[in-house]
Amino acid sequence: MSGGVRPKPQRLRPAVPGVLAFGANLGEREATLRAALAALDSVPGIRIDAISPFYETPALKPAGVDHEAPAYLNAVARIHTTLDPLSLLDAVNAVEDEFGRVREERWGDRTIDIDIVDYDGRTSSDDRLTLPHPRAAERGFVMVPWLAVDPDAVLTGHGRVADLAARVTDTVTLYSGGAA
Ligand code: PH2
Ligand code: MG
Ligand code: MG
Repeated sequence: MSGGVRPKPQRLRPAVPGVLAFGANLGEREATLRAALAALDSVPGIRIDAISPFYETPALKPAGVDHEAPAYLNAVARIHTTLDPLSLLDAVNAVEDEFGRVREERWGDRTIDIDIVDYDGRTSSDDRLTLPHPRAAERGFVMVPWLAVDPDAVLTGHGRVADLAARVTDTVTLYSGGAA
C-alpha cells in the first residue's frame, strides 16, 4: 500500500481499573490463589497491578461465622482491563473452573472464588453481574485487603474503604505464610 498510513477509527477500548477479591478454603489454598492470580494476569486484556497480602479468615456462611468449616485465605488484586464487565466475568469464571470450583451449596466450601468487587467505579444490576459487589462493604475479608493495596480506595455507593474497613466486625488475620 502506498500513500502512508490512513488513520482508522479507534476501536480499542481503554484500560479501566478494577478490583478483584479472591477466596479459597479447600485444598492448597495459598498455591491455588497464586496460580489463579497468575492465570488471570496471563489473560489478554487483564493486567494485575497489585496483590494484597493474604489474610486468614473464618468461613462466613448464610447462618453466620462457621468455625467448624475450613478457614479461608482471602486476598484482593487491583487490575487494569480492556475487557468489558461481562467478558471480565467470563475470564474470572474460566479461571475458577480451571481450579476446580464446584457450584453447589450457596457460600459452600470452595477451592477458589473470584469476585469482581469494582469495575471502574460503575454500578450495574445485570442478571449475571451486580456492581459493585453487593456484600463487599460489610466484609472485612474484602475491605481489609483492599485497603492494604489502595489506602485511598472508594467503594461506589458506600464511601471510603478506610472507613468501611474500620467498621467491619469479622476477624481478618494476616497470613504469615503468604506475603504476596
Ligand atoms: N466467601 C463467601 C462466603 N463466605 N467467608 C470467608 N471467610 N471468605 C470468603 O471469601 C467467603 C466467605 C462467598 O463468596
Ligand atoms: Mg464470593
Ligand atoms: Mg463468587
